[in-house]
Amino acid sequence: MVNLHTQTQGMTKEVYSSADELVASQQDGDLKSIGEKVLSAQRITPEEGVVLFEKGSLGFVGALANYLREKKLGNKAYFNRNFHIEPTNVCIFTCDFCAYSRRYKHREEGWELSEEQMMHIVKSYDGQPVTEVHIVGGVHPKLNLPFFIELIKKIKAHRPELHIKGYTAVELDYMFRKAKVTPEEGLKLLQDAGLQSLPGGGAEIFNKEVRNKICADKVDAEGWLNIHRAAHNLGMHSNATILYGHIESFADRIEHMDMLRQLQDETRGFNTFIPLKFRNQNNDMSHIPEVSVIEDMRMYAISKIYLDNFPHLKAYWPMLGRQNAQLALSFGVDDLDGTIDDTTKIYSMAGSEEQNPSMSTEDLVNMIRQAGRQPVERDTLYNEIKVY
Ligand code: V47
Ligand code: SF4
Repeated sequence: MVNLHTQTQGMTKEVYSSADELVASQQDGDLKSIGEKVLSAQRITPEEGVVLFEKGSLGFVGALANYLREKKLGNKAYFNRNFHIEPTNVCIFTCDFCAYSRRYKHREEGWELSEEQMMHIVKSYDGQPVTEVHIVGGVHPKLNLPFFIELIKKIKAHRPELHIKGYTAVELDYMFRKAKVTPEEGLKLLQDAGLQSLPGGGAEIFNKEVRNKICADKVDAEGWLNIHRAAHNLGMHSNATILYGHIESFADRIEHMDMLRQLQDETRGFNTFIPLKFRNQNNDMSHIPEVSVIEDMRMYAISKIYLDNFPHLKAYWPMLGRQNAQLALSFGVDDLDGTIDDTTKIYSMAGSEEQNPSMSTEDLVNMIRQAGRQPVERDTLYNEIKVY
């Protein structure tokens, strides 16, 4: 019997009796049979995934997702201690949803950090118990493969135990094409320098038609998946994202997750899926309203159900805001990312509530406890560092 709870300041209130009772009492035949499959650990089809989006109430999909999450991870909710380096926001690409980048021809309006400035950021964490640096930014022609190989080597020489998770498939695709190396060759060079994992960014939405409308000029779905496949084949782990809540359909969301589920069947290299809610401030898609919190939670829950081979589901708090990230812990999410320390601008510039994203470990632990979960500090690969 698995119960779904909401918790406010220590008061636990039972919302649903149990996932199996909810499925048993379901009146809609399609939802009932999907629910029975989920409860008996059977994979749902793409068509069933679309049905969940079309007809599944938040209560229904949420109870199923919570059941799956608790069956696998109990009450644990993960976070890590990390900081970001954003080498530049100058970008040759022109994604309509991006509030963060500045076009190459207006590069004087953006920032571009030198190797020394980035090493200064790394050194500013000396003596602090951070375990991960997340490096991600715009695609600047000057910041090429040799530049990043050197940077990674310097970071590793300075702090060997710091896990380097860096570069989206968009940045890598450009770097590799410019250096005239294959993804396998380029990733091997970066891995030998000290790169350990890839973040999940740049996936946006794989559907060709929608991708052509919102981010036509960067790497396509096949290129994104090939880079992650090559990384997995080299023994590296990576994350995957989806940008949802703009002009995509429910079928597009399922198509995207299905491509990821297939690659994960092949490689088992993905750690985490991170649904990223489209934020509409200061970009060329500001006329599109943001989706509701209900839709956010349905997105998390259906991701948990559909991606049955992904070990973790992350709600990235700087994008979603603290309260909604807490709420997501009852809808399939088991990870809130990290302390961040005000080192990313991607979401504050796109209108997130979190204008200076930074949390102490104590803040994160309290936030997770308030949501009725057990805080666990993890490293990038989800090895447990401390159970609170
Ligand atoms: O790919 C840009 C997204 C991503 C907007 O792997 C936007 O652990 C919403 O991928 N509204 C980069 N989203 C960030 C990213 C990430 C973040 C945290 C952790 C990890 C990880 C990966 O940010 C981009 C794009 O999808 N993004 N603009 C916007 N207006
Ligand atoms: Fe460049 Fe990434 Fe922004 Fe697209 S989302 S414009 S690739 S920084």
